[in-house]
Parts: sequence; structure tokens; C-alpha cells
Amino acid sequence: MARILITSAIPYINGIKHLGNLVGSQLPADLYARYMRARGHEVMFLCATDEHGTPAELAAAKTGEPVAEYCARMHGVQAELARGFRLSFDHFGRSSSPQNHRLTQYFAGRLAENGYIEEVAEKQVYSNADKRFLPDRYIEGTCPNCGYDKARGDQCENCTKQLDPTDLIEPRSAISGSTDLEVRETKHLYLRQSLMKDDLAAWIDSKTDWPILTTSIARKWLNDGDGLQDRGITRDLDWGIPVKRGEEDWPGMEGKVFYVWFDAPIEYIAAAAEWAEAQGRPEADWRRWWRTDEGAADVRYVQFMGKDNVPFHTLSFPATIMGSRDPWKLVDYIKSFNYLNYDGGQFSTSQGRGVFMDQALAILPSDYWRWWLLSHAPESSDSEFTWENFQASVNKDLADVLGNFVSRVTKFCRAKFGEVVPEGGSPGDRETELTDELYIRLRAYQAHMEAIEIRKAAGELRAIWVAGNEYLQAAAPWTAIKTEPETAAMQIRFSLNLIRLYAVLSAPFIPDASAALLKALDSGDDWPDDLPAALNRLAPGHAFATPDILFRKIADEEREGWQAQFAGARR
Ligand code: B3M
Ligand code: ZN
Repeated sequence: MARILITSAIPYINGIKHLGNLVGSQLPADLYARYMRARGHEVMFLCATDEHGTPAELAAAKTGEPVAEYCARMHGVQAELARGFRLSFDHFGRSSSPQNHRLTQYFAGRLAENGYIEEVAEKQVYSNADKRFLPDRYIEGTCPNCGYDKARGDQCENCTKQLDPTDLIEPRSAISGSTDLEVRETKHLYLRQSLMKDDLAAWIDSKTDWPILTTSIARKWLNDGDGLQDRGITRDLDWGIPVKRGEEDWPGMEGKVFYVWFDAPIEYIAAAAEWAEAQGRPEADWRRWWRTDEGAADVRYVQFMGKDNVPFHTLSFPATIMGSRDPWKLVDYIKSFNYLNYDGGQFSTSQGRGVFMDQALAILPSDYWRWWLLSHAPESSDSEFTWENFQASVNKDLADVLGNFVSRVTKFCRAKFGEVVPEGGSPGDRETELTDELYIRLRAYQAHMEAIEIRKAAGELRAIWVAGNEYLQAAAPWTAIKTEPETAAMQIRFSLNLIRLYAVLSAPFIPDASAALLKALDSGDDWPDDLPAALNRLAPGHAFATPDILFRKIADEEREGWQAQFAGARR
């Protein structure tokens, strides 16, 4: 039994995520966590909301709530949707937790002690009326290039020229409109990650088994990009983790907070600490997942994320960990994803384009979405959601192949033998052949799941379902029963066992359907380590209940209705 630590990129707090966000991190992480648990491994699966930064402040300002209240409310909303999609986090934390405050300040202190923090003086616009510095998006004025009067501190939307806040003519605060502004000198902390370039390069080079998507992005930033420039890790914002050096105040840093991308990955660690507290467990219980000197040396740590998050996870966060010179666990494997597009364009949170998690669950149960999203995961390239494709997949894979197999077998059994597993004769060649095929396919399925090749795993699972259907079609117990009732009974007993096998193997993809089947069959979910034994698991005389329809088909009119409903922007 291995120990596996799994984290999903932590979603921003500002709003409900769309299906593209979901399939790029949380959902595949859940698939892997469920599979590894099913194989008997000890799993710690963590996620959280990413609650700091300007987006959180601005979103709260829009709803009129104090930012702390906004975050608490939205955390609840996101947690509820995660439950709706059956994301099996051991803990869904918050980057604003006291644990993350302490750990983030602790890391900053360690980095400073080890010479990896530099204090840099910068000129910034200060608003006397608002009593605060105004970072990029908080300041507006007239563009010196084109004269547009609503240019932002970082860029003019009209002529696209990149600006510094001090370039603006007649600048004003975007918060209060005040023009009582002055340029003040302020100090910020920089993480000197350039000092760790060689260590990071050697570390990335050692990861020969990582997906190309992950290592190519890391190398690009490491070698020819500016990803390893020293980065500012503090901001002049009210909302965030106050800048401290461990538990001590940091002279000159009063009123400043850490940059959101500094504290967000540290929340992976803090979430484990939050988990321990929520469970009433001692500190040692979470530290054994994160400290190699306290039990984590044999942990395998796997991260899931969209490709845009890769630089932070291959360079900045490892730099934080390495620079601490403490034995914190570094990631062992990073699974990254391309983008899922929506019907000829992009999913867009700002434009409300696409299907969002709450909307998806209002239409259909989570298994329908899980199956489509995972079997179309954007692994080797971007992939696209279309309603036609979604309809076709659901109707074919879930309703025709899996659902139909289950209902034909169980209904036939109920009609001819009652709701108990019939006895019948011994299995023949056809059953042996299918068992041999399933043996090979099961190995392939397991290998793909272990390698986190999600589409390939889904394809193999589908092939396993199809094989059962073909078997049933060829065996034709409805014909056999007329002349050889013993054979028909054996075929049905074998098929009922196939249903149980399917329920167990499919659980990581479609957990609700799987649980419903196992309940109907009144059977456990142990993995088929011994396939022939697993196919004999439901013994003659074992009672079952005929399950309800597993998956319903999507009608054309319904699909057209959704197409129209989701054509425009949300709200
Ligand atoms: N919240 C970006 C995103 O949701 C960011 C990830 C943080 S992971 C530490 O895509
Ligand atoms: Zn302009």
C-alpha cells in the first residue's frame, strides 16, 4: 500500500467555475483519488478556495459585501457545487485560513533568513482620500498616447498601450474618484528565485516521466522567458495575509500583504493542517504528509492543474520550498491540462460564456457531466464541448452501452428467474474468451489510470462495457432459455457478475451510478485483483433488486433547448 498526496489547483473565490475549469484540475484529480483509494492506497486529497488578490476585492466591491463575508459565502457556494459533482476532497480549505496565514509568514521568514528575500524601493501612487496605495487596476486617467479618458493604470483599453500608473494624465482613484493623489516611495519584498535557477533546472531535468506539456512550459520560462526574474511577493492591499517575518513584524512592511500567488500554493500545505484541525487530530497527522523528516519520505505527491498554472508550480512554489531549506515535500508528478473550448469559442468567466457548474447540475446529474468531461479531457491538445457531442456520448456510451446492458440483464433475470442470481451450468468457451479479453483490458485500464492517461482509461472502460454487450448479444439467453434453460441461467449469472465488475471499475468516473448498482446488487466494491474470482462473486441464490434506469437519453429537442439557453452570456 502506497501513500498518495493529491492536490488540485485551488479555484479563485470570485464566482462559480465553468466546466473548463472543472476538467482542468479538480475533476481529474478526483478521478485519480477515487481510483487510488479503490486500489487500497492511503490517499490525502486536498483542495481549497483561492481567496486573496485584487479579483476577490473587486468582486466583493461589486456585490457590496465586506470582502471577508464575500469569501466566506462564496466558499460555501463552491463547496456545495464540489459536493454536487462528487469531488471527494478529504478537505476543501480556504487560503484565508489562520493556518495559511501562519505558514505563509513562516515561509517568508525562512526565505529571508536564507538570503532569498530582497527589499526593493518602488514609486507608487498613493491616494490620500482612500488612505492606500493604488495598484494597477485601482487607478484611472487619461491615456498619454490616445487621449482616452478611462485608461487603467496598467493598460489603455482603447489603444492597448501598456502603461505605468505614473504615466496617466489627470489620474484619479478608481475606488473613490479622488484626484488627491501623490507619488510615494514604498518598499516591497522580492523573492530572489533567480538564485535558484540551477537547482530548479536540475530538478526539472530529473523529472523524465513528466508530461511534455508540463516540462516544456517549465523549460520555456526557465531558459528563455522572464519566469525566473526575481518576483515581487508583496502588495499594497487591505485584503490578504499581512507581511510578517515568521511571527515578527517586518519593519517597513506595515499595511502590506503577500501577493496572492505567494500564499496560494502554500495553502496546499495549510489545507492539510486545516484538515487535521477539523478532524480533531494532532499536528503529526498532517505533517506526515508534508514533512519528509516526519513521515512523508514515502509519500507520492501528484498535482493537477491547467497549463496556465504550470510556471507557478514548476518554478515559484518549488523555489519557495527549496529556499526554506526545510524538508517539505516537493511535488513528484505534475499532470497539466490544455483548455476545453465551448462551442466554437472559449469558455469565459468574465463574459459568462459556456456552461457553469451550477447550471450543469441544474440540467443533469453529475455522472453525465463527469463521463463526458473526463472521456474528453484536454490532455494532448485543447478539446471542445459541443452539445451534439455531449448528447451523442451520453446516449451512446452511458444509455445504450452501459445502461442497456444492466437493464436487459436484470429485467430478463427478474422475469425468468426472479430477483436472485440463478445457478445454471458451468461457464463455457464464450465466457472464458470474454474473461481473457477482460483480463487484458483490465490490465490496460489500470495502467492508464496509474499513468493518469485519462482519455485512454475512459476508452478502455468503454471497451470493457462494449465487450459485455457483445457477449450478451452473442450468447442470447432469451433464445437459449427455450431449449437450454441451464445455459441461459449460467449466462445470466455471469452477466450479473459483469454488472458488478462494471460498477466497481466505473466508480472513479461515475460514482453515483456505480453506488446505485452495488446497492441494487447488494455487494461490496472490492477491486477485481483476481478477475475470475470477481466474476464468480455473486453466488447462486444471492438476492438483488432490479435497479432503476441508470442513464436516460437526451432528446434532440432537449439538446436544442439547451443550445439556445446557453447561446448568450450568462445573466
Ligand atoms: N487560483 C488560478 C486558477 O484557478 C489559481 C490557481 C492557484 S493554485 C495554487 O486557475
Ligand atoms: Zn490609449
